Amino acid sequence: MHAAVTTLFISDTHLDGTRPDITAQFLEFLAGQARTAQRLYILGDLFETWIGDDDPDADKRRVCSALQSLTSHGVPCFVMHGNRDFLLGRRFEQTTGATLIDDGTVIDLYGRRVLLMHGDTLCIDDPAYQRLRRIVRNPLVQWGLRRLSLTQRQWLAKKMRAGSKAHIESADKATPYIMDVNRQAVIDTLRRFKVDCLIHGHTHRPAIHDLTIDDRPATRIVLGDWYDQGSVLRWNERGYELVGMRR
Ligand SMILES: [Mn+2]
Repeated sequence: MHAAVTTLFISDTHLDGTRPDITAQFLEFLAGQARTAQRLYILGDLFETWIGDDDPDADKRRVCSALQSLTSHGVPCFVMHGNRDFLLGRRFEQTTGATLIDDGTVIDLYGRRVLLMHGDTLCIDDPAYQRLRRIVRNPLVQWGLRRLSLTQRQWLAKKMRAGSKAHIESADKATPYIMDVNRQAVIDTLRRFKVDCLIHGHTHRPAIHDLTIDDRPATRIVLGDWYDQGSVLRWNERGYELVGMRR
């Protein structure tokens, strides 16, 4: 395996000051295997919360400067918004040298067209979540959010996190399937983008799913989280592997 032509994919690191061990693991990853990669893609929820590019949190600053040293080392880094860090903006791009990419970006991976998503838009069996998503992703709402003071945004982020935790816990118990992607939504999305491969995160259910769409084989690769999985997808011209990196 030629390390220099490997593209790396991660998601759902959920970096947060309350779990310094994960931040340390991530910084080690950036200084280690990411340095030898051709490109690094982060498919959402890099941070547990992101209240704006003026977030003074010391741990987040450390992560940003580590990303900056990776990109200045010559490894392009692409970051997608997740449902936690959807306020990552231009200043984040400038300080890290990373490039924000749209949820639903098609890339060419050694000759194969592959669709990249965070994954939350595929979880359509959870209408309460989709409703909230529509609100917070509304440009007007975001315009308003960015104008709140740091303290107000910190308070709001805490509220939203508590609300999300309660929602996930109750739904996980009562109806665990609604927290996963909807099968038909996956098929429709692959058809719409005319691709036979999708990489996403969000559900924290790492797996490689084989599908058949219109009598043709397709693949859905789900990245795991970094709470205890440290999931990395490594892809080169010879193929791909989803590595656990369990701690
Ligand atoms: Mn997510």
